[in-house]
Amino acid sequence: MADDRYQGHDYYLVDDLLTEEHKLIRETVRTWVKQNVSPIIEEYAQKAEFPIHLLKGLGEIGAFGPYIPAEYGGPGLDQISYGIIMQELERCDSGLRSTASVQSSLVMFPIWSYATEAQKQKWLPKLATGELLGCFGLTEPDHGSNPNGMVTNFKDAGDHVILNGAKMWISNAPFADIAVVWAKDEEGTIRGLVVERGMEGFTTPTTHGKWSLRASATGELVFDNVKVPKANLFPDIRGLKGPLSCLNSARYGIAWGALGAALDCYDTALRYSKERIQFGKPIGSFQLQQKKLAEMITEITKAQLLVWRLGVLKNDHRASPQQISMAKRNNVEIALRTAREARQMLGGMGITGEYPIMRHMMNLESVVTYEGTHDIHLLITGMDVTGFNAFN
Ligand code: TGC
Ligand code: FAD
Repeated sequence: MADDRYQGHDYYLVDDLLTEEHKLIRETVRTWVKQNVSPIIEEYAQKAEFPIHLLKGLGEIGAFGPYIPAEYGGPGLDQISYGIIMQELERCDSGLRSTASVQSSLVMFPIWSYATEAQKQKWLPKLATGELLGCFGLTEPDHGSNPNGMVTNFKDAGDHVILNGAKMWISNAPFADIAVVWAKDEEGTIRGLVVERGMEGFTTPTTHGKWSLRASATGELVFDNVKVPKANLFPDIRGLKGPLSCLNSARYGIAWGALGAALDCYDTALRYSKERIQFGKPIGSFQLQQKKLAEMITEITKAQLLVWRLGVLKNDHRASPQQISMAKRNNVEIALRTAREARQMLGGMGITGEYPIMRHMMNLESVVTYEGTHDIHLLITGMDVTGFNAFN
């Protein structure tokens, strides 16, 4: 990866559908990634370490809250720009994109959408620059696909609430300065609140031993009678639609992002197929290898058109949660298949860290699970087209 020769692939001239600003943003992020991340990402993944020094740079390129308006410190870009940024980051590593999409869609988005003006001013500008890092606590040890069953809860105690419970599998948790947490009040209604590092009884143990997203920090959020000021509660949002609306934004970013990982695997396999000689010929001249490449670029092209159209709908506020769900599921699935096929094309070299494919493949095993598993997204589409709820 240190020798990053990625150039992008655009078989159907989808670039014609982008503005000059979109292309400039892509170039800026790609250059930053090649200079700052490609040379180090394999080493950080191998040692399972989060490259925390990149946070400031991610802020500078606008990767934190790309669509958050300037009055709150964001660059105020459109949704396609947000997608392009996520794609360029995940082209390098899904963990890098995870850090940015959690900060953008799961921390800044709910603060921007549901917080008071004072809360927005307190947190958004510092999150935009990377001075503060955030995380999002929805999943619990016993409630993953079914977050409605959560047991984390708080009780009213005058000017503050007392929070108890635990969240699991939380991206950014070990380094986060603040956590957007979803918990039930005394009536059993889901509410959102911001828990700050340093509050007594709040700890964030790291999750060790992951074979996936090794360059992204994952941890738990443990709340043991944490006193959270009422000023940290989101005032008006109630129920599961609060956290699920954040997931719409994050899943949209993942649909673009996973395509980046697919493009990088295809790019690597295509180049390798022209350079690797077996039986006296480049392996790319064998029909079975060409079949793999032809199928990869076909699926990538379909996925590019899907996210572009979704971006247009999202800019118009017309993208439904179900449409976003379909794009997340499809694009992660094709990325995972592309990674598996590309890895085979590199033979033994495909399992080494000299090429990015195995790392992408292992990362994508998390991406296909988080933000709603592949099967949960199938059921979302199933319910949408039949009208029957197959969840319960
Ligand atoms: P259901 O009864 O269908 O809905 C409850 C309320 O929520 C509303 N709603 C939505 N609102 C906005 N956006 C959506 N996508 C929504 N889906 C549902 C719904 O209208 C209703 O509102 P109201 O006003 O009637 O109360 O809920 P359910 O309990 O049957 O669950 C539905 C289901 C299974 C689809 C949902 O629970 C789900 O999506 N489960 C998957 C959980 C998940 O995705 N977790 C992700 C955790 S965060 C994460 O993984 C971050 S990884 C980040 C990284 O590192 O990049
Ligand atoms: P389960 O819900 O136990 O599912 C197990 C299996 O059962 C899956 O195959 C699932 O598809 C299937 N299943 C469940 N219900 C049904 C059904 N009704 N019908 C058919 N099949 C079903 N969460 C956060 O809140 N914040 C984060 O920042 C975050 N980051 C993450 C980072 C990583 C690296 C990982 C791996 C996860 C992260 N998550 C995060 C959690 C993630 O969202 C959950 O893992 C995911 O929602 C699935 O929940 P679960 O792991 O409990 O699996």
